[in-house]
Amino acid sequence: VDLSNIATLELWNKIRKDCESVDTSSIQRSFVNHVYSTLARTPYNLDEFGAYQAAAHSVRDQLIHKWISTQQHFTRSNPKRVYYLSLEFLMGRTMQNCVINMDMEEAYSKALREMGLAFETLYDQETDAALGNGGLGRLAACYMDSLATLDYPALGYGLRYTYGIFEQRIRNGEDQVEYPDYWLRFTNPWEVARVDVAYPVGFYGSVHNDSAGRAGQPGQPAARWEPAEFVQAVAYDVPIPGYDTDTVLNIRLWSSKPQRQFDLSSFNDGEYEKSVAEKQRAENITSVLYPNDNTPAGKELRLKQQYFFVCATLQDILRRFSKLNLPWSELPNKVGIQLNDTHPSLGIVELQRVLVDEHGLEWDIAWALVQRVYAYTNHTVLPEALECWPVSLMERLLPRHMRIIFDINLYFLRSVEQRFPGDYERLRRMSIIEEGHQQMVRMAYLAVVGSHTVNGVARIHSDLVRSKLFRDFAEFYGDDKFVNITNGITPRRWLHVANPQLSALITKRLGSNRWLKDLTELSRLKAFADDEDFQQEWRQVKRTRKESLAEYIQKHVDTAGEGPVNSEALFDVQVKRIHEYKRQLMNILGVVHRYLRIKEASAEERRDIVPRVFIFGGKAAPGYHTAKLIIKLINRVKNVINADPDAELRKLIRVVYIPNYSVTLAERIIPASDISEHISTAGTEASGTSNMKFVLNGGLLIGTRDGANVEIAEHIGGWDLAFEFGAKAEEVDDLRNKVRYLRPEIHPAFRRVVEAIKSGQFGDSSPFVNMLDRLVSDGDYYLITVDFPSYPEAQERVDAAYKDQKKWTRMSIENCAGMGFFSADRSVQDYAKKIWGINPCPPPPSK
Ligand code: KOT
Repeated sequence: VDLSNIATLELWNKIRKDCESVDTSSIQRSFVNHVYSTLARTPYNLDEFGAYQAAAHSVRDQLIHKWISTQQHFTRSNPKRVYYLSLEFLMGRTMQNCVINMDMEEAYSKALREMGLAFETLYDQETDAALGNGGLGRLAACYMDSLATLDYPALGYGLRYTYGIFEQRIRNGEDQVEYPDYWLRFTNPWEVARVDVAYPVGFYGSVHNDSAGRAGQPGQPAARWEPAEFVQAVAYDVPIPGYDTDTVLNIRLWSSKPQRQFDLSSFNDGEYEKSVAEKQRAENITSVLYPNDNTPAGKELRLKQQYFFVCATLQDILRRFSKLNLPWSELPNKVGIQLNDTHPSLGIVELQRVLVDEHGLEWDIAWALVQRVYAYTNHTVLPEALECWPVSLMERLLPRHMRIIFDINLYFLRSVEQRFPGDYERLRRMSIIEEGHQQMVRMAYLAVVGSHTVNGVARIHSDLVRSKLFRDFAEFYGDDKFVNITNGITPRRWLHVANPQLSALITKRLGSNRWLKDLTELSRLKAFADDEDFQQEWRQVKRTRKESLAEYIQKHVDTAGEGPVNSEALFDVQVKRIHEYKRQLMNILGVVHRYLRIKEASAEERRDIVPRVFIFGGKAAPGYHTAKLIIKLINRVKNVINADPDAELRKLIRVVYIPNYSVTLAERIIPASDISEHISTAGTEASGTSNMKFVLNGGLLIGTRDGANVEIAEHIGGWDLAFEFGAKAEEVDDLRNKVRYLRPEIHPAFRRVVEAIKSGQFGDSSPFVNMLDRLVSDGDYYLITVDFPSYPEAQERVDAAYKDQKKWTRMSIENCAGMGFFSADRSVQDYAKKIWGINPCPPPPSK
């Protein structure tokens, strides 16, 4: 474009200003334009999905203008940026979040209403972007919202999987079956394809000029890796608007494509097929999200994904840095990289490789830079969830990286030996390479050694990370390298969008919506915890949300003609990934216990029982047999209880399994909960974040002293305001030994529940016998038998509290009022100060 003429430039600027206008007629013009030119439709054949698409494209136009301005502003201001590297971003839906963050909801609503459309009803047309498994992926999404809201110069990097987390259906009323989630079927309006941003990524091949792994040592030549196979990483950008700011950040997702489009004419038939196969192999890399949460996949393709991801990402980051024409010593002053768990930790090795092999830096100088760039967030202490890769696989796929890892390890162990001469047992424990019948690379140790800071995600978790998981490393590096950043959630999505009724009530009572940007404002609600009128309105909101969930269940969940659930009953919810450590099994055994008790209760005793609806939801990793068995048991119990011939009993207890738990379902379920279950064995759940979402929505919590439960209890005013039970983390090791070797007496109530299931009361018990027998012999690793007696006891305290509705409502309000600390805004500010050393870079005031 020839912009040398001032008038031309001014014309461009004027037209762009026009495009950004969001008055009613501009919105209408843009909507109609998308109906006709983007969708090739007319008002006569426009269905709800078409209307959603047109609205989405119109909102997207707004988003992109602000996004370009933000990126230009960052380029001009040139601050240190933070790059959030995550193999998972669990975004959910986008449209409503966008218009709320950009303060355009009313404008769109009004504009479309005039055209005969209800904007709010279009939200339901959108499919979730579900490029994540659970807490870890959703955390990344919440942090992007907060980083944008606080104007931090940040950029998210991830993978654009063709298939997100599988769709779960329940077959024959009891078993999980998985269906592919082809979320891009109707194209995705929330991404911008950047075919101009593409990088080559190599795999396999051989290494040359490497003198016995001494590459980069003074006087030694750098090594040259000659990959045998190349693919291309193509960028897709997803704009992320902040709330009440013009800042729009970016998540850059990489998609794999074949290196070069093959030339049809130059191929004979055989090679044609081969070249199509080659194309498919390339596209395979980003085709599917691994559906594992807290269990590693261990597949070659997964390692390929990880390297593909960090290789493309680092090329992009370093290209941006190189444009600044600064010496390499400036890298840590311009670039901070946060590793969301170990999944992107090959980035450490890749940066070292690029600096040494491609830019000729000396090993030690490069390594010092690498360590100042990276920081690592640990999300789990479960030993089986820690990533380890076979050396043999790493050597084949990434021969140069494997040698670099050996060298990193060598220099690291030498420095350990210097501090602890002759302590070879310590060297064995701390080695990045685990020796054994198969050598393995311990990715967590690589991440610790290559980072300047390591953080856990809740106080108790960070303490365990420091004192147990990385104990030797804390001793070696000093405690300062290990910090805590307690997780947080975005109040925009998890209160304002998910629960507009409660949001409006809070805003009305506080006299402003400032709490949406400063969640500690909620503490002012405490003053109204006993206020009659406020209590009534508060209860009314909860009732509305329970009724709406009951309606959803009636419509969308297979209830086998059982009739609607009673929305007057206490709603007891456990929704999260199915995992033994989260103990859904203990929950359903507790349900059976309650059922047996109600069955034998007299009519008089029954009058005293609080009716409950037990709501379960969550996906099991497809290869996780025990988790699938737990789903089966929950559904078996559900089917029997809900069909009990005793109609009076059926009013007192009901079980629901909501299939295909997702971000969008969470937004429906969480506001409707009276009590939610966070009952992991103490010391196993790193943080949990749904616990925060439930309490923020005025739900009470039953849980163990685990993860963020501990801090939630502190902030709401102690465990008097929540229901605690079970062993403490400090007791767990000892209890495990007791259970295993001494076999303590099993509580009779627990025995009775197990016997009831084994007797066939819930259908053929043979699938469950093994799992149940293990619990009462020596296989109760998660201490269900130990915590069981105190669990139903805690449930009785819940019932007692619920009977006093005034007391319950007061607790509910006080719970919510104490949640200020758990805003993701606070979390990212903690990261910015304690780890990244970055400052906000707010947009200049618009003229
Ligand atoms: C581990 C391996 C693969 C995929 C996911 C994981 C994973 C997920 N590890 N920890 N998480 C969860 O992360 C959440 C966010 O920090 C925590 O709240 C939760 O306790 C972890 O289980």
